[in-house]
Amino acid sequence: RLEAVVFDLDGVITDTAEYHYLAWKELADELGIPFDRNVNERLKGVSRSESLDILLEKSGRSWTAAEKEDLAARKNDRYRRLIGQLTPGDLLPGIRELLTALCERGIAAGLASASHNAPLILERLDAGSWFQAVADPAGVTKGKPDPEIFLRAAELLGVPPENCVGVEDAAAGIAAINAAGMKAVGIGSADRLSGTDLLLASTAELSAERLLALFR
Ligand code: B16
Ligand code: MG
Repeated sequence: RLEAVVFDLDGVITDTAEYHYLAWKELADELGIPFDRNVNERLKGVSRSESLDILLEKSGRSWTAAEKEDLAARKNDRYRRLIGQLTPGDLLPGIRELLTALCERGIAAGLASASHNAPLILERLDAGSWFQAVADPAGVTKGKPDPEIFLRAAELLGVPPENCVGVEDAAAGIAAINAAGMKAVGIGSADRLSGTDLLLASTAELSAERLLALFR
């Protein structure tokens, strides 16, 4: 029985990947490190510190923990300035309709995002009231593909994982949902995402009916 839907944020609720890209790109340019949208693809769903490690791979030198902390903070300052521009119009297609439909049917919604900025983003999107639980990545020791953040969201909702659907746009996220024992809905294409119970090309194709059908 479908009791709750646990959502990823970036790439599912809204598309913040471009803002992450712009903020990382500015840092990379300052450091003289090559960085493009292809490298940015590898950062989707990956934590801030792991993202920085990927960016620094091409720097040809090693960095101290203190230097890395400073670089990550600089990127985050820029990123927060950029997401300050988000408005409710930046919800991805179909998301408002889906969240409204879930609410009407008494199906809970939770958030399992790796982003420490998720509360600010939900506020900018005016979407906070739709979510009964937001898992805090600071309290999670292992990132996606580990199931921890999805399990944490289900626990906060008080719903067993087998009665949850997880929605993700990243391969590591789909792996996390499967490992959590939830039904997995992927947003994207089959060449990037495998192991889904339902694969949709866009969030516009999401509907409460389609999610309920996974349990029939
Ligand atoms: P922050 P998700 C992820 O969000 C992003 O996809 C990833 O690019 C980012 O590095 C990560 O959040 C951490 O974000 O720097 O804001 O803490 O897809 O898990 O919603
Ligand atoms: Mg994502």
